[in-house]
Amino acid sequence: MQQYLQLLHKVMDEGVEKGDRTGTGTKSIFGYQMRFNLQEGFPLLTTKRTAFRLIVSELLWFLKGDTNVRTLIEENNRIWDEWAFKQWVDSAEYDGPDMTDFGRRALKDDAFRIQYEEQLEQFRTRVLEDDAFAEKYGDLGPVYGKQWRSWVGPNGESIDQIANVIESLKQNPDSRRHIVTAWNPAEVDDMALPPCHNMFQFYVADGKLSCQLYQRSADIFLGVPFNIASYALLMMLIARETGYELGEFVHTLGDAHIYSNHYDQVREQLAREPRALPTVRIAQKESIFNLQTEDFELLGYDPHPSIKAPIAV
Ligand code: THF
Repeated sequence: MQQYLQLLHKVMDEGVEKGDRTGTGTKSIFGYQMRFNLQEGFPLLTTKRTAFRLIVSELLWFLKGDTNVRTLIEENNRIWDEWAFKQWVDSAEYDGPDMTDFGRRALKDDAFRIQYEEQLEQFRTRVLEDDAFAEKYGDLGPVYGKQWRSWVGPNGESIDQIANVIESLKQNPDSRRHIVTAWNPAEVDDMALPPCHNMFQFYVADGKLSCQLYQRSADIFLGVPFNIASYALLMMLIARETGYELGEFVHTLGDAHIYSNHYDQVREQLAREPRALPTVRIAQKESIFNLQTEDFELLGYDPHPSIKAPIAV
């Protein structure tokens, strides 16, 4: 994971100060590539504890074609809640205290933060308990799961990009078209958040499966460790379905940024020595679409302690 640490260094040293949609401020570079050989271990950060269980449940949620945060909340995974909550507080039906700009205000104003956490907790409970509410406000729109598993074609037909890519990898390994794209221009405006990891391609050589991801926007401190591990897991699953060995995960970044309220955490992390990589064991099931979070086991993970940081919404 030296490459990740090098990226942190580079952006801290050379990144251009740049404003962003969330108003937090970032240091940013454009265009960067990392390569992880999956034969060398599972690429989960060791310089801070990273929540493997959340990465697994999010990936399974994508793979099932699910776009509703209810399923994640049921698994105690809260990483997508803010985006669903935003839809709720921006709606005409919402009649609680004013939550405009909640992400930024919660960082600056303690009294507001308490109110916000209360509202967010009520939102979660309602998503879990009220089916109609969950359907309306828990759904993030046609995000990853929808585009991966049921992209709607021009004649209304549904395209399962994951099933198709598995089939093409089996039938025609040398193909240069093993592509899955989450960026659907006709639907980005209906998504709670347009896809950050927006296109990936598989490649087979010497019996090994590699994957390259293009990520248009990369939150290096919070998101990228999740994204690397998530695609490494996806590769393991696709390799199992198609019978190939594991090759490299190539991670290509567009706007690669560190938020200004993550700088101290980044410095702390850079002062730490990386440790040996863990490995992952996945239970055998008939299909990768039937897997559950408990089917994934992380072995030999001995990271430095976690480092908390606020997420930009
Ligand atoms: N928005 C932003 N600003 N950054 C992102 O990385 C990001 N995502 C997804 C959607 N929008 C994004 C959501 N992914 C965490 C990690 C990944 C997320 C969202 C949040 C997070 O807060 N992780 C903490 C705590 C985890 C925990 O609860 O234990 C961590 O320390 O890792 C990237 O695709």
